[in-house]
Amino acid sequence: MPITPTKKIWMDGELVDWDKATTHVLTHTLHYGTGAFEGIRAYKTPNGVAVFRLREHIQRLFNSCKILMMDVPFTPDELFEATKDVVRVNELHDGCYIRPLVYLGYGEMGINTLPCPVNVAIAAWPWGAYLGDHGVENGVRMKISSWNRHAPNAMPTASKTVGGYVNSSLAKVEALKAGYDEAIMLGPDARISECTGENLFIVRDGQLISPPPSEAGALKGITQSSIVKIAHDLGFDVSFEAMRRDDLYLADEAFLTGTAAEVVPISSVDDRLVGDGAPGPITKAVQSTYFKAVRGEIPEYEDWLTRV
Ligand code: PPE
Repeated sequence: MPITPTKKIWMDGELVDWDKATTHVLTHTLHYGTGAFEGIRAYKTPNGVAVFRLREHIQRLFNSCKILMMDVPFTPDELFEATKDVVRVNELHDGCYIRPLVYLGYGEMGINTLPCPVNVAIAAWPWGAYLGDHGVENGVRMKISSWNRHAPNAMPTASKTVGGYVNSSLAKVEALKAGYDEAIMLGPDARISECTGENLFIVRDGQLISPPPSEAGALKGITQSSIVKIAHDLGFDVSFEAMRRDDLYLADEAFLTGTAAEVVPISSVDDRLVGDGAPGPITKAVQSTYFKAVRGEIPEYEDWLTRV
């Protein structure tokens, strides 16, 4: 999806002009993928633009860096404030996508990351529906990927590691080339893990089920956790259970969740319709509550929002 340039990008404590926010071609992360990032969204609310679950995203960024043994040269509070600054100075009143990146900079080459300088950048720009407005409305066609998700002892799946996304890109491109919208990935044990940049839920007998992130080798999604809370509040049961591809084929409903993608119904998996192929009632209920919550339209979810 194309980027719409904004005015400033925060780099290591300074707001730099968009066009000047560059790095050297020998930047370590460019060669070895050792870096961590976040994807955050801010939404227009009746009381001004608000970042959704900012604290949790910043915490996950620090967790990713801890796993990678990268010492972030800023505190979580500093990056919390910096993120708000980026949204504010770019006057993104209608909401935006925010991309913090912690990367190993210029100065060292070789596999050892420990001597490398650690840099931080935070950019923000307006970004529409990641899987398209049609997908949000009508559902997306999914394909189980021939690529497995990382084995936990090959890549730490709780870390949003830059290089880890090679695996996601292989699966995404494979699915697109085959005419599908998005891929579902199995773990090395053939259980359902997650999508290339989203978690997933199925609905069976009125109950929501999602693969347990840690056992499934999936990222612990912040949207996933928001949906668990919303579903409980709407009176639905939610459980984390291992599932296999049959469970997807036979689900009454299914949908995926992610910051970029938001909440998107799944209309088919490997050409088997999910239910009758149209978004189901429980999917629609949690989806519409999510969209209201992020836009500050439901007071009980106010503490998820940080006004800039
Ligand atoms: N799994 C993966 C692999 C993943 O990348 C994401 C977020 C999720 C699950 C959902 O996590 P959460 O956003 O906390 O609900 N993917 C980010 C990057 C997408 C991209 O294309 O880049 C995102 O949604 O911002």
